[in-house]
Amino acid sequence: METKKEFFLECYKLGIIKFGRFTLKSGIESPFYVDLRPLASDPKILKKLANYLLDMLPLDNFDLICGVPYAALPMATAMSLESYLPLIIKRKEAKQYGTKKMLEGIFTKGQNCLLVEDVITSGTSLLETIPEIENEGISVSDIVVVLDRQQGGKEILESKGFRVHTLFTISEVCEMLKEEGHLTDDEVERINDFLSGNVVRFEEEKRLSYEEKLEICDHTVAQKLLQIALEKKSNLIVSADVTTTKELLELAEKVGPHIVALKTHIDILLDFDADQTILPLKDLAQKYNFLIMEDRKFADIGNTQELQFAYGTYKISNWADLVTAQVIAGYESLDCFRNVGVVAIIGMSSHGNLTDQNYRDEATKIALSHPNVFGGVSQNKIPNELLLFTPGVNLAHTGDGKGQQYNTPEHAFTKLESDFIIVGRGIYKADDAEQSALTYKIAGWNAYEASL
Ligand code: 5BU
Repeated sequence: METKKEFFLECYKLGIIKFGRFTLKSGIESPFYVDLRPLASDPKILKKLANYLLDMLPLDNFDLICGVPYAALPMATAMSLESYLPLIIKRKEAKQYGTKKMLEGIFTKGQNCLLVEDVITSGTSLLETIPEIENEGISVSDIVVVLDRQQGGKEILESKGFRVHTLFTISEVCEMLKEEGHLTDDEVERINDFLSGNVVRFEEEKRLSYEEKLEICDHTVAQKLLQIALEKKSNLIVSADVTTTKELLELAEKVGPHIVALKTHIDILLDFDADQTILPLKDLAQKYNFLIMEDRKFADIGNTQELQFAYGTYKISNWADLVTAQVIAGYESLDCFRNVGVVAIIGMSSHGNLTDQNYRDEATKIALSHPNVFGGVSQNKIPNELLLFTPGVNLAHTGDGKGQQYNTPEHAFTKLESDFIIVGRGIYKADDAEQSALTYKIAGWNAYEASL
């Protein structure tokens, strides 16, 4: 014979209880979350559940059975099929037309109805439901509940004269899960703390410092960027979206001392020339100790990207320390980026972009697993194993009228736990680009320190 515990563990496998940190409807933070609706999707479990519930009850007392909508409806139906107790259905809202009835089915005044509820917390929803049934001339004496969250509901109903039968309590469930190794002592303690009415404090996961990131990010380019960040006390990348070599080199000369990397869109230069553009830029990079990040956003099949990376006018593979790449073409499309670090485009900053949660999740999986990738561009948090680059940063504007959306360095470091901010027009369009770079450098560093 299966024990009640074995039955519970079967139910648990359907994902009916989750542990972690949840905000309840009331705004209270709870260390667990219960949703018994999945039980109805497993017919064998639902049938067993019905029998477990029926076994606890003085069935002769009841003429009818009714579930509190919606989660308990299938439970009450299954119990009716197993016991031949006639089912009635309670509406959530009265019908707008016709009979305006709250109860559907066949019943007569004076009958006693067994009420079925999936979870009881404070008891409020039962206290609202019972009068609606009683208004139809039906009496309620007993309530059967699958799980008691032990937050006072049972006691309130009992004090009003109802008999409350519960199959499981949350403490009993936690005990079983602890015995099976699904919960640690700490978690059980936190749950008990919560159940005794205390506000539970969740340990905030700390963002990682650059020193800590150095320990876990082993790509050589990631290591270099982190070392430069620590040496210069800077997390600033300037986006040099200028159209002539002269402007590019002048900007690099001005901002070079304050940045960890200079980001280029090399194909917007009107006068690109490997000797005139790249050689002096490389010299400045060496002189001021910054890396060169070509924001090429490769987005093609591996073979084409390989050609775009190493051939054509720009021969990016000859000079870039790191490049950006979409991951839309899949894992193998990134194999071609040898001797360079890849920053994957995970989420974009522009209004209406298509990088929704699902896309970002899939892109993150590729970024995490590909050895050439050490970071991601995103407007959301990404896993600690990757360095996060956040563009769309501007201290003076919230947008550019062309879809770009700006946030502050505080937002990037505190909310997104970003590692590097990327600033374009906020710096190269400023009257004094060097001064502006310094302002962003200090703002970025202060925001980083404040976020630790
Ligand atoms: P801005 O002038 O600070 O708006 O420039 C931002 C730079 O970052 C620009 O070169 C963009 O191409 C780049 N960028 C971005 O703004 N948003 C994104 O989501 C990505 C790149 Br990916």
